[in-house]
Amino acid sequence: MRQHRTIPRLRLLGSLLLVLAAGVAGTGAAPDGAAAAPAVRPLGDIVPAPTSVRPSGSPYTLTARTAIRVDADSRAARRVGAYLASVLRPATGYPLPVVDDDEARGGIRLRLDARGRELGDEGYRMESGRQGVTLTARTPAGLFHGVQTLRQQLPAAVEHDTPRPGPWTVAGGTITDTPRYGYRGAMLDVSRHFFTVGQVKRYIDQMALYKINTLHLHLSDDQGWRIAVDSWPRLATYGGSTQVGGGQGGFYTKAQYREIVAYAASRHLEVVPEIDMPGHTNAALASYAELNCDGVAPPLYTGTEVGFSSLCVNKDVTYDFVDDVIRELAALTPGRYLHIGGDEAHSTSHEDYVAFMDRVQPVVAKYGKTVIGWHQLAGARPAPGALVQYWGLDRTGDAEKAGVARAAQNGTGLILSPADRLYLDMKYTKDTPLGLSWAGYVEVRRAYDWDPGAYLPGVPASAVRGVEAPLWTETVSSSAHIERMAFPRLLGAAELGWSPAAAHDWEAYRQRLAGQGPRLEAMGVDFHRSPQVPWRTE
Ligand code: TNX
Repeated sequence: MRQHRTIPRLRLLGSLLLVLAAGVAGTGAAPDGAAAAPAVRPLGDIVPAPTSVRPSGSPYTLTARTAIRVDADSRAARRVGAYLASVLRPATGYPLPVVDDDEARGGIRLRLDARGRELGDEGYRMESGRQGVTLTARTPAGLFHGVQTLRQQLPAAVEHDTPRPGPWTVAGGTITDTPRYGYRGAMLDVSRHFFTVGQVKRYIDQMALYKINTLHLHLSDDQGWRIAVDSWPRLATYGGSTQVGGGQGGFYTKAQYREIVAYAASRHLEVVPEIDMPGHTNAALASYAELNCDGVAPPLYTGTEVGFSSLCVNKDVTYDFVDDVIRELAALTPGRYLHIGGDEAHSTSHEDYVAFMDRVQPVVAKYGKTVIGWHQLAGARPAPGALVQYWGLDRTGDAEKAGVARAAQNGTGLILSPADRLYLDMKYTKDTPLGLSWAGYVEVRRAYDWDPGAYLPGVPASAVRGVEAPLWTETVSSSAHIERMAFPRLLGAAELGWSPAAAHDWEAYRQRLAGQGPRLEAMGVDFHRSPQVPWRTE
């Protein structure tokens, strides 16, 4: 109910504030030619759209004396405070010390309050007025998401890494905000092309700004095995030694992988590692001859075909291999999930596929993790608690969709990644230089304009755990490439995952998205300037 009341009000007040701000900018130009007073971004003019926005009172302007105040006894709040300071210091040039709550007044206050039940596990409240801004949450993750809101309410220039003039003003009022879904993911395929720890961290930071909380890493495929496994060392050293196009590839040592996981955790993202099985396994089959039914290792593969490889489902050594890999990967994974792939196993018979999944899923459980599989797993016997990731499209056959719906009715959770909506490797238009087009062209509106809660017929709304935007990298080989394909579509996925269904509105979304253009620019992100969006300048 609250959503129905507050969202239209947000829009109304938003436009009102825009008009007012334009008025201020217009009259603010002094006759001697001094710069016009810059507009204050209307409260709630952010992505993803907040649940409830109530503009009121006066704005708050940061100064060189602003402190970030945290509860004296909370290390978690202090960590979020330190992160906020690190985000704001470069452009503001202010010291922004992180201090105990009682050592200062006003300024930015971060409060952890276990009683705020309505804020849930990830929600927050932001109250801003003349004296300062207070963020309240039940959990550090909630505070962290609140920090992203505060950051987006500030002028885009705050994203620069060198001092800018300001002023740094936040509109007055209250935002109360909780996510629609607990799973809001982005996937990066580090197999088709390898990406360094630094490149992955850069993408993590970009995700965090839009409240994405899950990084799914596609760690193995035909073209490369990217994670060190001590019991099967050639997987990484040989299986990881190339990539699409024949480049040198690479892999993460366990220490490097832990570094990614820890960095993601510092941004309140959970990492979901994927080892794709039984298909998409040429890199493993090339590394160990005994994994092949005929005992002969194929050569490494650097092309982009899919569906030609399979683990040998009837050999015992296959399950020794799977047990070792899952054991070592689970030990590197503080997160709940382990993704076992299971897509496009075109070289495995259905019977073998089902038998394989029946043996492999209990191994995941044995090492304390919950299975995620691509939605082909719905056609086998998903383990209790398992999630399946739907990657079909409008033209996917009714029988396949019905199979997924049946699994959902029987308790299997769903993550939605429809390829003709959320695949970030699809071209925007026929003129997009990078990307593929097998699922069609996916412009910004198409990526955003659908409802995950009502997407697949026959699926109970409660089965939908969230959304994920995968980026396959057959044609993507640098951070600039990642950013060209992910931005701005990733923001649509973030909003579908976070914002209430009642806030879903393409017109309103494209206006707010337009305001992210200058922010992405300030961050050095070269995004797709879709003609569907009235990009702003600041
Ligand atoms: C399908 S989606 C695949 C990937 C490809 C991708 C390219 C899925 C589970 N499998 O192997 O990289 O299409 O868009």
